[in-house]
Amino acid sequence: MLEEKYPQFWGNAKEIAKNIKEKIEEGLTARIISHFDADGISSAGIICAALYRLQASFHLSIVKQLTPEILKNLKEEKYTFFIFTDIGSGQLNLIKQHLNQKEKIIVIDHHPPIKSEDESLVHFNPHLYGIDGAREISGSTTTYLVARALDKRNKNLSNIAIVGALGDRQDKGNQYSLTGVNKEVVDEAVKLGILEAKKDIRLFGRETRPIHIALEYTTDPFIPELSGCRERCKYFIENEAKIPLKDENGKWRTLSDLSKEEKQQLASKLIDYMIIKGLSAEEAQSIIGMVYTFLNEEKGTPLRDGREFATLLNACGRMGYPEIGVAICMGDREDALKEAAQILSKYREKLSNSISWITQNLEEKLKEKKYVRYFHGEDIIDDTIIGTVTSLLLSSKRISDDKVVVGFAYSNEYPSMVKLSARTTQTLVNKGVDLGKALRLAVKNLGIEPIAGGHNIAAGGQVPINMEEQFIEQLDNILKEMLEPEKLENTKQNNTNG
Ligand SMILES: [Mn+2]
Repeated sequence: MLEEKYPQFWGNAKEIAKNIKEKIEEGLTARIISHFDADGISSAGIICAALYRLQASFHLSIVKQLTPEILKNLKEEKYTFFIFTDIGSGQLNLIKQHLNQKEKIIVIDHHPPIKSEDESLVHFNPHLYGIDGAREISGSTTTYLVARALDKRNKNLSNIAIVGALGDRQDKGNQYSLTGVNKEVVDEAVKLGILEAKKDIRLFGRETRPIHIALEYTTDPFIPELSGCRERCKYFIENEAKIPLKDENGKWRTLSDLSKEEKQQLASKLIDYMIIKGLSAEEAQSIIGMVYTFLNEEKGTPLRDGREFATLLNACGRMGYPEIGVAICMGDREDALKEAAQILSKYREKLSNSISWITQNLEEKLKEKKYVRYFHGEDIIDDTIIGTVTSLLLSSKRISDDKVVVGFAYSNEYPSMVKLSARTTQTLVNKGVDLGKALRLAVKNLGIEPIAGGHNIAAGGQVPINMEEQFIEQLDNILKEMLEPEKLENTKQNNTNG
């Protein structure tokens, strides 16, 4: 049980809940700020649903980054009660600097916190309790704990917490399972009868799409010459795996329609195929893993599968409609869901055009340093999807994965800035790479406003236009220190000796 496994952290959740209740009872409106990715949207949905249950009034904004401009605007709105979710732990001082007088500020976040000079801000963060916020708990799960401490009935939001954790790719346990605090929430949802967690083939769109299209859309793992290739997928399912695509009524079958034997047949054919295509046994096996099915969602909808739900929210955020995602998290299954389905298909189109562009122009666009490969999406790749494109490029095997990859893209919102996303592999993280730290250091070394950070395996930030090359120089040096500290020591010694 959550309370028993994490007594101190849970105790803190109860305190935060008390803080929120006090302010609500004073009749204050909660000014909520959350992050625009799937985890941030889930977090917003959870806190808004919890406040709605308390009949409290709230005003929500979803932001890409916490910038001085945004904070200045918030200050001018004259609210006195703020809740930040899935954002803020890396900007505690910036927040205090702008909202610094009699405001009550509560930051609920799982990103690695910076040291705060000011104790007056209420900060709820798993890292302060030795819990790994990169792997064991998402922003949504952190927010869920507060919601649950506010009212036990908020346990019905456990599925939304899981969506956020999947959206943040925290399924890093054995066979793509959630671990740590996230796992405790999984257990709660299972107990409540709204979740089923079991091992299965991890195709994308397992509930909603014909099998060959689900295979086409599967990019994790990236299957060479199947991911993104509909006709080949169709041929593979029919002729290699020998599984009928349609049922006796001529209706397309989904993965969830397949019998156990058919699934086993498909899994073993896929694994064989991937090994032939040069993937490691481990990579090939990764097609099997933990699947999270929401039993309270209608079959055939993108909300039934946890990862699909997360993708839907992600698309809403990236396409500029985060409020649609929040409405879905709060329970809207009518208009919001319809709109989200359209947003998702536009998002897919955009993503696939961007991927085609970069893979077709790879030779010209991809540049290389000792520890980094990087490319510029210019104004062809949107800054809102540059992170996803960078991730897909790294996992696609179109480029080798022994270096960090950085993607740049111009930003519509901040015309003088370039958005950047950095991605790496677990192997490099194990060797000492921490991208969140590396990006912060690189930006700091450039002497510019520090808008950069994130996790060890994935991070992002901004640099002014035309500082891309300088940034890469800095990053390459920092990665060298992270990957080869002993060499550096030796050089230092040699220098002093010589
Ligand atoms: Mn998050």
